[in-house]
Amino acid sequence: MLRYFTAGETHGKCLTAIIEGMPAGIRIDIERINLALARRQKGYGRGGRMKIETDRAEILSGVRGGYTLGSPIALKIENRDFANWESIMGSETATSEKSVECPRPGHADLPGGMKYNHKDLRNVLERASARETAARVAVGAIAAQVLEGFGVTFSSRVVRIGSVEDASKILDADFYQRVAQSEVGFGDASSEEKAIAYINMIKEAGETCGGVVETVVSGLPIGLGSYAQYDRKLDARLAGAVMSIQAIKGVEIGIGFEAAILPGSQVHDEISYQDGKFTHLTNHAGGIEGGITNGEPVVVRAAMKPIPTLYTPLRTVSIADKSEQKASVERSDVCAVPACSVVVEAVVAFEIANAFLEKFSGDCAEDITASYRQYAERLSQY
Ligand code: EPS
Repeated sequence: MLRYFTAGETHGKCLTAIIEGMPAGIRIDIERINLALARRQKGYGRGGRMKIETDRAEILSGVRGGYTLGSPIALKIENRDFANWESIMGSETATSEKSVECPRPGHADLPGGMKYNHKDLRNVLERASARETAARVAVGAIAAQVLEGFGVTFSSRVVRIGSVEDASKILDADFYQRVAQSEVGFGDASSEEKAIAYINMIKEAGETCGGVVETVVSGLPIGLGSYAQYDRKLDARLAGAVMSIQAIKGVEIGIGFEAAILPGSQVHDEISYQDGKFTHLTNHAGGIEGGITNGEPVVVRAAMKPIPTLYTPLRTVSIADKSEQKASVERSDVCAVPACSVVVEAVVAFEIANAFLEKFSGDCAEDITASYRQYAERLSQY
């Protein structure tokens, strides 16, 4: 079983992650991790923090000469901003400067403070912050490299930002090239212009905005996950992982909520047999039936809520004297939806790699490849 933990506060010294259960002999290219980290930093509507940081991962253990050892992988991403917060966030000496007593509606501030008995809500927000997603992106970029040799690819995009939807209809390789160049993660230029104008308008109003992102995983074998037990269903695992990302309020697989409205004949994907292979005539199921991959691309969508730090703050109550106040204003982003698409891709990559290694288990790359080939051979006879 593949698993990981992250540690680190947004203005602490660094973020760290430990990945456990990686087989030996997997090629890890650190630049692939750094590329993913750079993608996460981009996007129109981000705040001042991303100008301070140049996120890069340093692998501390578990990889030698570019190949995994089969031992735990530890990695670190430095917080450059720590230099400005050392006196406030130091582990030995910390001042109460920049303490927070007015919880922001929508953030973890109030329930987190009450739960852990923190009287300075900075102790909550420092860990609840979406800065932690940098560590998850690095972990996902490692997991994606496990799958690379087996032809599994990931494509992500932004479907909508607030009320503006990407009008693109054909999602081919050219589309994803445009998405990679787009400041808002769209493929259609005029929709991009509208989204930028929308973000400007939202910023002007002291507001924030959310959106919908999508990750598509292609090249997966049939049979990852299982219908046999609730916690082995791949769609459930994907939904749980995506839902755990800061600010995510909804997850869909395939057509998701639309399936509740349509009759069965317009929802279920008819089966055909072509060139010696089973296939489906549509992919409304989003590549998963009964908790198992069915050979079609896995399609995961996530709804991100607007970031809770508003420059025109909402009403709240001081935890110190219970007086009516305006919520505290922390430096933040107006729109982080493009970054969110990179984070969703990362957590999906991790869950898929986990299910893949469960199906084709082995202690080293050679065992996994042998198991994969044997299975492919058996399926070809089915
Ligand atoms: C983030 C870093 C944070 C925020 C943002 C995401 O940095 P700072 O608090 O120093 O500005 O910009 O987090 C939030 C908006 C949030 O509410 O948690 C990052 O690295 O992505």
